Amino acid sequence: MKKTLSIFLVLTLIAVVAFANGKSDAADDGQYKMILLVKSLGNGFFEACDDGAQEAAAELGNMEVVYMGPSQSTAEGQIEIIETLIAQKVDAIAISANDRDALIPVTKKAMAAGIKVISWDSGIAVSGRLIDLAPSNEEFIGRQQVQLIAELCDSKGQIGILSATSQATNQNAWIKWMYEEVKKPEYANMEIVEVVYGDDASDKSYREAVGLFSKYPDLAGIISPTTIGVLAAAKAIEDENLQGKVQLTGLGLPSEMQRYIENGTCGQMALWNPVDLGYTATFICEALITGKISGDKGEVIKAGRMGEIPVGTDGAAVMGAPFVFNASNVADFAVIF
Ligand code: RAM
Repeated sequence: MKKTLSIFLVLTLIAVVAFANGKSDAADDGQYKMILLVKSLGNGFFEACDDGAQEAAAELGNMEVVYMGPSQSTAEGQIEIIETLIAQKVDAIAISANDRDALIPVTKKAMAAGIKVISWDSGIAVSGRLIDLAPSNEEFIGRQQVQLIAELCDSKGQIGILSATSQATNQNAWIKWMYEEVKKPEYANMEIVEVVYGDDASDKSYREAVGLFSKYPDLAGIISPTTIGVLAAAKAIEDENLQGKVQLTGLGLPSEMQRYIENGTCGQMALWNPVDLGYTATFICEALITGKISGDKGEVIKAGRMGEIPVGTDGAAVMGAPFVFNASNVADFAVIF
């Protein structure tokens, strides 16, 4: 009787400790819950990332991925969601951040509660996450955007940048490199005149593009390093009959931009595979949850069909170079993403 009682007490103690550790029920049955938290809902780019995340979850077998995001691309909206996820004790949150610093207090709170937090696509500063997964090298992406527009407008004229939100980590990093690239002597006759922000909302992006046309009647080109922005700019150029006068490049989804690339409104643009990005983010979360990695420099992430990705300084993980799409290849990619 005494023995049964002490076994009962030990078991109760184990249960209490497990609960206090914030371990979810999911972990006990070997299933883990991860949230793919995007900048905002209604963005085809992030939906393609989710396809990759679901593919990875099916392959791994121990992960459930839930797709979430605020209705608008704001840090406040993401903070509110993260607070609820802390209360729910999910196992991991993978965030494409609307602000590199504003999310830190809440993501620190999540990590203190035992939740593995990573950023991907658009990063959180070092202290607010374990790993940051970038789709490609920031400098490469930024410089390439300038090279693409220069080819379209003979390295001459006024260029406007139509970005996402003013706080977006990824777009701001790329734009910094665009300004560096345009300093080169071969672009002496080309100038970036202004950066405007469409907030990754189609209607605002469209209005900002039209605003650039009226403010700069000689505008030679637009660089829009956001899938929402580049699509809105293409529509605006067509509606205002500016094809051939205002050139367009950016980061776009072939599935959304095929028509505009084939009719010449957008001569060429770039992007990486968003399916691969969501797929890799899921493998990283699983490796952190199960203790295969902790996010330290020198570790290697085994990411299924994406192979091995090394963890660099400050938890930085970087994928490959973007693809460039033009009229000759856009149809092949449009069926994929
Ligand atoms: C938009 C988002 C996303 C960015 C792509 C290129 O969908 O801003 O963060 O990576 O464009």
